[in-house]
Amino acid sequence: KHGVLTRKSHADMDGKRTPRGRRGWKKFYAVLKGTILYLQKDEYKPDKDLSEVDLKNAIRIHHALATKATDYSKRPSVLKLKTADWRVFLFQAPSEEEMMSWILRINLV
Ligand code: I3P
Repeated sequence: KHGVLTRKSHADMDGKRTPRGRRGWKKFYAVLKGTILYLQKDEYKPDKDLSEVDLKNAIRIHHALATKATDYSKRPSVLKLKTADWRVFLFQAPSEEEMMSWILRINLV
């Protein structure tokens, strides 16, 4: 699955709140491949090698949990992703349908 997702980092690897200055929203082209969610700046190109930044932004979603971010109301169609290493991200999808589709696909991994 792939599509546009806008990411906000809410908690870091230690489970602590992501500090100010790193809590902004950032738009990515997201590709879910196997157990990895790749977040790339540009549109997905199958033949292009992943850059160092792309690899750094990639998220292992094995044992991660995606839910609708019911406690976040500033933007619509936002899902919350909790990873196995205690990070928490918010992802805004382009529509409620897309958000539901991402939640289902992520939780199937
Ligand atoms: C953050 C940025 C986010 C905002 C966040 C700020 O600043 O303005 O958009 O989240 O508020 O800290 P920075 O880019 O300097 O990290 P919202 O869009 O959800 O308000 P927060 O600290 O209350 O999460």
